[in-house]
Amino acid sequence: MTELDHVYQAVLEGRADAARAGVEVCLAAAQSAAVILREALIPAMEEVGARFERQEYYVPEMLIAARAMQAGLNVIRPILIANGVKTAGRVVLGTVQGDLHDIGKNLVGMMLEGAGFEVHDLGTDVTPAKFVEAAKQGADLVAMSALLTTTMTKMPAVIGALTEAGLRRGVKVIVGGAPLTQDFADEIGADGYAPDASQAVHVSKALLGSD
Ligand code: B1M
Repeated sequence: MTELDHVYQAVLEGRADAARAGVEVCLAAAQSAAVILREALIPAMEEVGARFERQEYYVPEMLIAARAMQAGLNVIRPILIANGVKTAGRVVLGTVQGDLHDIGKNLVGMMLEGAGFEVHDLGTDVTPAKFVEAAKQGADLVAMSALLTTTMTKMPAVIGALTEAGLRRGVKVIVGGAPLTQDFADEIGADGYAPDASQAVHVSKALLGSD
């Protein structure tokens, strides 16, 4: 087993300390940060997503694996940024105004990071103005989550605000959260909808042509 395999396995098994240590060993052995990302962290999260889709992993396993991936990613993030490594796309993510649920949103963010996206997480209770302000700093994708039937109705306002700010043409919008459906996403003019974090990765890649 190579050092990269150890990192891959640690992420798959949700062992954050081992993932972090494995990445450090790889760096000490002169493995580049980009290779660690491309050949260990991203493939591990792809496998986590595949296991979730095959119902071999459930939300807890996916969360624990995503945290292990982040532990490894935190070690190489400064190097990736310094080297200007190209990401799969820049994502502005948040739970919409009035909504404090963030477990699913965080999982979506971690899975996107695991797939090589740069994620700017605005947190919960995010107003349309905050989405727009963040998108103005440069975004390929605006990703909105809502868990309440009363807050999913805030999503069209965000799309409207992006349009008003002249940003809508350059930015794709993906929505998700338990009460949402593909029909709702279509109705409000979102570009994509995903029922879970694993699908969010597939849909985001498809929207940005980074499949
Ligand atoms: Co609240 N809550 N909650 N809650 N809560 C629900 C959502 C509810 C269904 C419970 C119920 O009544 N059965 C209900 C909503 C009913 C409705 O709208 N029809 C509800 C309610 C009513 C409320 C309050 C109003 C309760 C009150 O105060 N009276 C209140 C609202 C607060 C507010 O937001 N303003 C409230 C508060 C809370 C807590 C703070 C206590 C806590 C949130 C803690 C936190 O998030 N930090 C909480 C919780 C935990 C839940 C339940 C139990 C679990 C939600 C969760 O985290 N699921 C939930 C009932 C349930 O779902 N069983 C409930 C796990 C998570 C991994 O799944 O978030 O669905 P989920 O994310 C999935 C997918 O939806 C998808 O991917 C994720 C992973 O695969 N997904 C996306 C999510 N976002 C996506 C974005 C994407 C793509 C996919 O693209 C961008």
